Amino acid sequence: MQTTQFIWFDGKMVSWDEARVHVLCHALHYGSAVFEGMRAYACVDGGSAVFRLNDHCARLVNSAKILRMDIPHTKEHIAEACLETLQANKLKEGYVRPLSFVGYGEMGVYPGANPVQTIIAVWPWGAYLGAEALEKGIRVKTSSFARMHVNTLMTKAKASGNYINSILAKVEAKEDGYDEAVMLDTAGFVSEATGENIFIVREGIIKTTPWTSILGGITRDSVVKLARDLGYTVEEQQFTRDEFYIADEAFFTGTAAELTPIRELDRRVIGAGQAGPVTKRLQKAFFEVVKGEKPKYASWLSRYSI
Ligand code: PPE
Repeated sequence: MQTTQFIWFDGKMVSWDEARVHVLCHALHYGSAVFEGMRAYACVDGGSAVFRLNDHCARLVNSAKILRMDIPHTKEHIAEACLETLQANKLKEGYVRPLSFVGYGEMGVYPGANPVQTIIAVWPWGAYLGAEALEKGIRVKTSSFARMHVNTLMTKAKASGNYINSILAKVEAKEDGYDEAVMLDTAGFVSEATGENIFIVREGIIKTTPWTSILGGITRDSVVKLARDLGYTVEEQQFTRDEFYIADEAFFTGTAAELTPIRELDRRVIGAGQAGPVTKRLQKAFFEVVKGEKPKYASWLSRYSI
């Protein structure tokens, strides 16, 4: 991976190589950590902006609340620290990864009085699903692994432990020759992908899965708002894999994946087998917003300069 110089670690900037933890750290053994992923974009006016920084920091704190972890920093403090970390690394554009984790102390599942520590790392990160994905779309398969039940793990928390479910599905999909997995919930409805939310377009109506077994994606929320502002009808409603098969268009949303078209699911070509017109229009609008080309959405951008 492409490294940077500094990582923010509990209030201090430490060098990339010195940002270390003990191997008996609780989170390493039990997955007891929560994290965020945001993107900073170089804007058209020469400055930079983190997309929906405050919303991501609020979700981090909410994830910790769900897990009963006490992060000893406010969301405002973490937001400021994200901008400081980008500036310290002179990064005009890249990915921002805050992580709060249960640290070293006692062993055993009960986290007890082990400290909750926080780091923020930033690095350059290109297209998540490959360079051609954003334009041409990707091939996906329904996973043999169900998305976790809403009372098994807390799907609304962006918790590290939840990603075991994602890793199982992602490895299976990649090894079977696909770019990503579509996961069904325990009732059999389409849920989300391993690190993305799902949208389909059919007969002019945009549908995305409801906020039940999914992470409440901030890109998902942004795309729903952008689509409604463009006059589309957007329904947050359950749908099945066979409705997905006969969709005219489909795409994923996520911070890392941005807005990635889907051209095939389970060897059924979706629509015309390429990024459809609604997908393209939303993708264009999304990239204009994140790069500061749409003043209407300026409140979504936390500006900084290097
Ligand atoms: N669902 C899951 C399970 C998920 O991990 C993500 C983000 C989303 C939906 C979309 O959420 P949002 O980014 O707020 O729109 N996945 C992050 C991690 C990717 C990784 O491989 O690491 C991301 O996109 O940053």
